Amino acid sequence: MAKGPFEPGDALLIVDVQNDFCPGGALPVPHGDEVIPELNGWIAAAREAGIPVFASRDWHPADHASFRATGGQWPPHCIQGTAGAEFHQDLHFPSDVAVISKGTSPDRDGYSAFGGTNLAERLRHAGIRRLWVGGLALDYCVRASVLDALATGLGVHVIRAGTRAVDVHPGDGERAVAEMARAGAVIEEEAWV
Ligand code: VGL
Ligand code: ZN
Repeated sequence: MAKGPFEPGDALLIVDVQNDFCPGGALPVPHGDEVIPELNGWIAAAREAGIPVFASRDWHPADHASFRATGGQWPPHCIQGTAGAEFHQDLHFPSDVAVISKGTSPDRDGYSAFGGTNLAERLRHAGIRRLWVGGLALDYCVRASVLDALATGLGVHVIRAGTRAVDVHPGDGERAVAEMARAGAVIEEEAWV
């Protein structure tokens, strides 16, 4: 893909490419860091085309309901203000990237970048009609964000090469892709790099 597929009314959403979701982190997505060169290609193209870039981050309080100690499924991860919650340093966001913090409420799961945030409103104000989505993890926050984006009426393209799955149960990632496609998302299979 030489030039990028962007059109006016598009935006790019990079989901949760944070240290804790990369190898060495608290909740590593297998090969999670491999999305970085791919997404850097999309970010650079978005910047060239004047397309706004949104970056969500999992941003939990220390006693978040999704942590095992409070009855949840996951080890503690992406705790507000910690190094694990920082975006991976190799990801080259534009200086005007719009950061969306999610999962900030102690008692709610908050996988989706639209859940308890003002993302839908910001996209609407910016006149966005179509969202390109990549990041981590395919079977959790990417899936939930894509389904919510579709439900708000946005067109959605999933950057398949810019995602990796946790695959707690083998095949979760592929099932998520099928579910997003059934819901109306376009699965962009062509890799940038
Ligand atoms: C995520 C598990 C727990 C994600 C967040 O960003 O996909 N997964 N919290
Ligand atoms: Zn989380």
